[in-house]
Amino acid sequence: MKSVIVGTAGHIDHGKSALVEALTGTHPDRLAEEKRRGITIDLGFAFLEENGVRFGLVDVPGHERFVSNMLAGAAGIDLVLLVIAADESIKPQTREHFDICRLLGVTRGVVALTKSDLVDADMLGLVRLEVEEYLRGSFLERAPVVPVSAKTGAGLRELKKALGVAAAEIPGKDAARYFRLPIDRAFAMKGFGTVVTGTLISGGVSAEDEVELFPGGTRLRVRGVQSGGKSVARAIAGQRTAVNLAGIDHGDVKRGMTLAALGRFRTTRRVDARLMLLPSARKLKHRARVHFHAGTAETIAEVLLHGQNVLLPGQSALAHLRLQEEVLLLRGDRFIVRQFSPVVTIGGGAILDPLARRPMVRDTGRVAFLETLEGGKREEILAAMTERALLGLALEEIVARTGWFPQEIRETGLKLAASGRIKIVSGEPLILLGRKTFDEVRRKISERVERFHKENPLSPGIAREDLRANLGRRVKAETFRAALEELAGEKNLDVQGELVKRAGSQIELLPEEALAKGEMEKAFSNACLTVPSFRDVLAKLSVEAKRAEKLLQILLREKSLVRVSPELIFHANALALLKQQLATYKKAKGERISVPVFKDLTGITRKYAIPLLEYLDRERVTRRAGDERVIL
Ligand SMILES: Nc1nc2c(ncn2[C@@H]2O[C@H](COP(=O)(O)OP(=O)(O)O)[C@@H](O)[C@H]2O)c(=O)[nH]1
Ligand SMILES: [Mg+2]
Repeated sequence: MKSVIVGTAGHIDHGKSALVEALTGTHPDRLAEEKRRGITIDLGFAFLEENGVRFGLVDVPGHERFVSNMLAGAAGIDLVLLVIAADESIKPQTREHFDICRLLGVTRGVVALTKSDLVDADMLGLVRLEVEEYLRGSFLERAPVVPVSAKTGAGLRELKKALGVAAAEIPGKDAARYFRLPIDRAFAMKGFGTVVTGTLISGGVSAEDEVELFPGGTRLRVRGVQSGGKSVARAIAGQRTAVNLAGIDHGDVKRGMTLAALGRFRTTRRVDARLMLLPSARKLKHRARVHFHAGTAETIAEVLLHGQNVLLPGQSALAHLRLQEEVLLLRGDRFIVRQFSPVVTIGGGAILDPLARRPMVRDTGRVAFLETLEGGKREEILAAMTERALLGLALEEIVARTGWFPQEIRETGLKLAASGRIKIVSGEPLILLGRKTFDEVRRKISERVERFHKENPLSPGIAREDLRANLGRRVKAETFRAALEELAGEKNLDVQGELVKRAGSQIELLPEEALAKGEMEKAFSNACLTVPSFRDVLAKLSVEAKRAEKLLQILLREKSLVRVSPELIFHANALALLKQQLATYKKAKGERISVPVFKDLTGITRKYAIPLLEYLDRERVTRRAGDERVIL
C-alpha cells in the first residue's frame, strides 16, 4: 500500500484542524488525545486509509508566531492540503504557507475551500476565482479546488477522491535509500522509554536496527517501530513513524535532530546551496543573517553569496550558508530561510554541497562545480567532486555528501576511470583521484627519478620513501603507490623492492671511476684479512670522497666487498679463504677453537678477530660456546 504524507497549510482559524477531524475522525488538537499519544500542541497527526492509499496527515498551526513549528511539520510532506476559508479567502499565512510549500519543492496538492456552509454560491464563486487567480503559474495551477464543510460534511467525499488522485500522481519517497528520520517529537512513554516521531523521508527502519542520532553521532538500538499508530515490523519512507529507542533518555533527544543509518553521515555547519528569494522579500545582502530551517531543524545562518553582493527579490543565486549549529543535511535537501527580524519567510532552496569548504577568493572553480551538482547526473557529479579533491576522494566521503550507496559509487567510478576522467588509486578502500591530478603526480615522480639519476650517476636508484617524501604531503600513500605501479606497468620505471629507477637504467662509470673502483677492490683484496681502514684506501684513490663512497656501495652491492661490522670491510675472497682455513683446521685439530688460536691461525689482532668471529657466527660457520667457538 502506498504511503503518502499530507500536510495542511493555511491561515489561522480557516478550519484546518476541523477538516482533518472531518476526514479522519481524529481531531489533531484534542488535548486528551495529545496527552494520551504524547503529541505536542504545535503539530497534530492523524491517519486515513482511502482508495488503497495510507495517508499520514500532518496538521500545522496557522498562527504567524508558530510558522517555525509549521516548517517542522511541512518538511517531508508529499501533498499539500491548502485550506482557505470561503468566508475569508486568501490571508497572510495562506500566502506564507503556500510560499513555503513551493520553496520546499512540494509538487502536488488539493485546495479545500472550507466553511462553505457559511457563504452563498455567489461568494463561493468569487473566492474560487480569487484562489484560481492566485495559484496561476504555480504547481497548484491545475489542482482541484473543492468546497467543503466540516460542519455539514459537504464536499468531503470529493475531497477524499481528489486526495486519492493526487496521491497516485506523486512518485513517493525512496524506501531503498539510506534511512533518515528528521525528529519532530521526543517523549517518554510508560513501559517503553524514549520514543521519537517524524516523517520518514528516506529508507526504512525496523526493530533491532542500529541507528545513529545526529548531531552527536550517538549509536542507538531500535526497540520497536510504529507507523500509522500501529506496531509494525518495518516502517518505510513516506510514513509517519514512531521509533522506540533503547539507550537514551528522552531529554537528550529533541526536535531538529535526525535519526539515520549508522556510520554513513556527518553533520555540517557549512553548505553550498541554490538560494531563491521570494518576490515579496526585501533584497538580501551578502553576509546577511537569516533563520535557517531544514527538515525539522532550525538554526541561524550567515549567507555568503557566491560572486555577487546582493540578491534581488524574485531571483536566485548560488550561496554559501554558514550555520550556527550542526545539522545533518544531504545534497538535494530543501530548506527555508526567514528574515532575521522581523521574522518572515523570505526564501529557500536546495542544498548542493552539504559539506562545503569555507569560501575562498582563489577558489574560482566553485560556481561551475555547484552548477554541475545542480545538474544532477551522477556520473558528472562524481567526476566533478573527484576533480576538486586534490588529495583524492574516499568512498565514505562520497556517501556522506550524496547518500549514494557504495555499489553505485563503485560502478560510476569504474565508468569514469574507463573513460579516462578519473583514476581509481585504490580499490579497497575506494579512493578516487582526478586523472589530471594523477598525471601530474606521475609526471613529478618521473621528473624526480630522472633528476636523481642525473645527480647520483653512481646510485642504482632512489629509495621509495625518499621519492615519496620528495613529492610533499599532498600525495597520499595510495596515490603514490598507484602512480608507481602505472609507471612500472608502462615500463617507464623499474621498481625493485624499495628501489625506484628509470627503466633499464644501468650505472655507467666514467673511465676514472672504473679505474678507482678497480683500485679500491685491489686494495682490499691485497690486504687479505688485515684490511686497511677505509679512509686510507680513499686517500690513495684518484676520485674524490663522495664518488669513492658510491663506488664502495657498488662493490658492496656486487658483493665483491662484505661489510662485517660498521667499521670493517673485507674482500669476499679473503672471507672465503678464511672459511676454508677453518674447515682445514677442523679436520686436523677438531671442532673447537679459542680466540687466541683463531688469532694465530689468521694472523690478525683482537680488534679484527672479534668482529670476524661474530660475523662467522652470524654466517653459521661457527657457533659460540663459552670462550670458545665450535666450527660447524
Ligand atoms: N461553520 C463552520 N465552521 C467551521 C468549519 N470548519 C471549522 N470551523 C470552525 O472554525 C474555527 C477554527 O477551526 P480550526 O479547525 O481550529 O481552524 P485552524 O486554525 O485552521 O485549525 C472553529 O471554531 C471551527 O469550529 C466549517 O466547515 N464550517
Ligand atoms: Mg488548527
